[in-house]
Amino acid sequence: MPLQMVRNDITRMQVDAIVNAANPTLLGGGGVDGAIHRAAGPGLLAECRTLGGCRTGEAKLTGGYNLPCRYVIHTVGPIWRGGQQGERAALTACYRNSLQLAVEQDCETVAFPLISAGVYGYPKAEALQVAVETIEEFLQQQELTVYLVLFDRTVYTISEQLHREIAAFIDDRYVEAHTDSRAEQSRRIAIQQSCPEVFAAPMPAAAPSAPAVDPDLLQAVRQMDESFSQMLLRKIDESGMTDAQCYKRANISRKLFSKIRSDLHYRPSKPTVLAFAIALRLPMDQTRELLCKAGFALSHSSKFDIIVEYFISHGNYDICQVNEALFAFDQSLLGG
Ligand code: AR6
Repeated sequence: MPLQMVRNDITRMQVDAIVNAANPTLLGGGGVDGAIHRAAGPGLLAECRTLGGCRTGEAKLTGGYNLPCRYVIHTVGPIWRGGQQGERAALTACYRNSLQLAVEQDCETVAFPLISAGVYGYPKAEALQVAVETIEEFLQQQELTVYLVLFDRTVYTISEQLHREIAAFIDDRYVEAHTDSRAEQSRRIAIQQSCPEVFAAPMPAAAPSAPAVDPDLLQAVRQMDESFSQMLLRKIDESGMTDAQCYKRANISRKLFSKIRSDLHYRPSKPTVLAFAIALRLPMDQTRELLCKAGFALSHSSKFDIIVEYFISHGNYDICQVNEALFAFDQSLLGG
């Protein structure tokens, strides 16, 4: 998945490069900088001494030493001074320059901490927004997997109000699902009736020595509905998007998309299907239909499902915002 938010200690990330939120001296400090230097060992500081420092917004490369990564990219974020002193532009430059350096070193995987969001005081929600937007924009042009490593549980990008609204949405539906199992049951039956092919038992292959298969049954199997892959490609065509525009909006890698495209019967994961539904801006009924093609349904017994349903039913198809909300509620994210 091209951009993934994970909660981890960046010094443990097994990637080609990790990014350090450094200061202009590049000679170490506290926060993530201190953690990286401690884990890398003295070789890192020795190499940093040769670099002549680094200006705000710029990035410099060193080896990874004892870290499980090949490189450390050191960038210097802006100190927050109220937001009117070019902080956003400088922070954007940190991400762009670091990513550019990673691409020049042929890195395929890069992990970032939330630059400037600690000692340098950049408000966390805004720092995360800049990070996500800049990385997403860069990934429109480059094939790379980027991890945004969030150390701190309180990094909510969604507003308090949105958090409350989603929590209420979950509560309403959770209660409904858990107090009325008949409703859940009839929903399941309705889904089964509307998508019989998904729930049908697999057909035995008609080997030459096998007993004759009922011709009506054979005919029925031949007339099977379009598969997930066929429906997805049709919907992309209908949307006027190119394949690349669609899989990038869905936060799906080109590799995964190629697999789906070339295998008529590909069975994607549920987050992958939902990522495409969001990328294609499908309304609820069409989202259910696409899910059904892959053998899934939306359930009110799952917070993940209810959160995605919240965004679709509110016409909000911004996958970053959906993922930020999923992250805030400790759910897995949409994408490959
Ligand atoms: N892994 C991932 N993220 C971390 C880790 C970790 N091990 N440790 C902290 N964070 P900060 P800045 C998060 O203060 O604001 C240093 O002294 C942390 O929760 O490390 O850019 C430098 O030398 C926060 O969200 O960096 C500079 O003087 C984010 O990393 C100054 O701090 C960044 O916090 C740079 O300040």
